[in-house]
Amino acid sequence: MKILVINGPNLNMLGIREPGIYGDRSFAALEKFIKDSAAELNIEVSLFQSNHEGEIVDVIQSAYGVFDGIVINPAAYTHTSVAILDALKAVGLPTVEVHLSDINSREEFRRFSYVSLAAKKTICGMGFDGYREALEYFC
Ligand code: CA2
Repeated sequence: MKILVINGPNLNMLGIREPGIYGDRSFAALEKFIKDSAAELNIEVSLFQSNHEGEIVDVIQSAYGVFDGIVINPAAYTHTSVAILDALKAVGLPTVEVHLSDINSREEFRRFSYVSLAAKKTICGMGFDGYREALEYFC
């Protein structure tokens, strides 16, 4: 099984600031965690991170016919991007949305997620473990 894992803007800065919300581990540590989890679950995983909405739309479109599913943490685009929602709907691949923090217990503006309208499941507040749970969903 082939799963595409997409991380959105600023997640590449993990561990540098706001450790109380996002933890003190780096983005490189997150990517290693995802790769190790995928290997244990016998999933072939591809990782993509971008700070640019259009690049995320492009990679979702290019997943069509190539991947069996998508795991996405759209970061701030969660709360703003109809374009990412439409791309997910266009390709129709099963999608699991992940957030490191619990977006429902933070600022009001983080409570709404466009992406959740296309996601089979949303996992939040579990830190790195949320990505593993998302991969397990596909097993
Ligand atoms: O909890 C999550 O995973 C989020 O998707 C993270 C986003 C935030 O905009 C969402 O509301 C929830 C933020 C991504 C990373 O932001 C950083 C900020 C400071 C230092 C390092 C990363």
